[in-house]
Amino acid sequence: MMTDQQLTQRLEAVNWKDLEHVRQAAKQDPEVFKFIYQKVEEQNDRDVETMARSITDPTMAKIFGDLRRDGVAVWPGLYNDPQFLESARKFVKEVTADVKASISSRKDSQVVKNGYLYGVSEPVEKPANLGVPVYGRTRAQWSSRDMANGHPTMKVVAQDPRIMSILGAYSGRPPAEILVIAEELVPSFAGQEWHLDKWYEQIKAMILLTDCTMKNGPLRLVKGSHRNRSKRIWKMMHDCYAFDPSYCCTSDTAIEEDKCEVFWGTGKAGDCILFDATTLHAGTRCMEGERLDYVYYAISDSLKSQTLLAMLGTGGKS
Ligand SMILES: O=C(O)CCC(=O)C(=O)O
Ligand SMILES: [Fe+2]
Repeated sequence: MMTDQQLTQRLEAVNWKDLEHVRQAAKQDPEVFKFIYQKVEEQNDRDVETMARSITDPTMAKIFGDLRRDGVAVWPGLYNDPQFLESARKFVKEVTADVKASISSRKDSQVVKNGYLYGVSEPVEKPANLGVPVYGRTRAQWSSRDMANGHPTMKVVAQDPRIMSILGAYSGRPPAEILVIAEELVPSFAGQEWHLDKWYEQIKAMILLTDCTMKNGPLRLVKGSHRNRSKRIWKMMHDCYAFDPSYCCTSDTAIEEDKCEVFWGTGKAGDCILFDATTLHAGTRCMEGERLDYVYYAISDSLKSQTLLAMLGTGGKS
């Protein structure tokens, strides 16, 4: 454990007027990184508090409060219109079948078709004779900038003012761009590893299009880990920032050692799970049936995103 005096000495050694020096110091010293990160969050919280005042509807205010406190909140039945669900499910089945067909002949897990990003999360070299897919996750992604050919149900989700105002207030500014992913999860060999999507900022809303029980591969998430960060999370974030900004993950055993409170994203078709993807979270293994969903995710324009991304410097990519 470092004393305040030691931290002060390390911060005093940083030349704060020279951005490149600040970047190098933050890359080399996890304590400098943490100090900057927390300062940026403090500043960003002011924007959040201002935007939060525009949320006056009591249901939305409750969800916003849950999301801020726990890093996750459930809005039951947000999309419970049977016609909407039926139509969205049909589309997700069609588009994910097309993704699999488009990808199967290629030695790649992503392909752009009709301008949209299609992806499967299968390893390129699959173990033989598994009988099931490794991860069983298929995705097709649309951007709000190019939604002209998007499915009507997807457009409704991309433009949903309720999700937009909660996620916008959560980050402190309206999102710069919205992406909607159509996703299918089928029985597989493994679930995802525990991870943070990004080391700086990422907010998502998952709309279940099918009922999701513990057997259908629900999301799992460590409650509160977006703010109440363990040493392990700080280390993951710093490693990701300093060495590999593409992905931030850890192992199951690590979570058990931390004795965390885990949220499970089970629910009914039409429920919406809003979550901060800088919490520690993972998709679990689908054991039977299927899970179909839309994932709404915002490319943030917040002070936090902009400032922390600037900390990567040139050549850094996240
Ligand atoms: O599908 C899930 O349950 C979680 C996937 C995930 O990690 C994400 O969308 O960030
Ligand atoms: Fe994730």
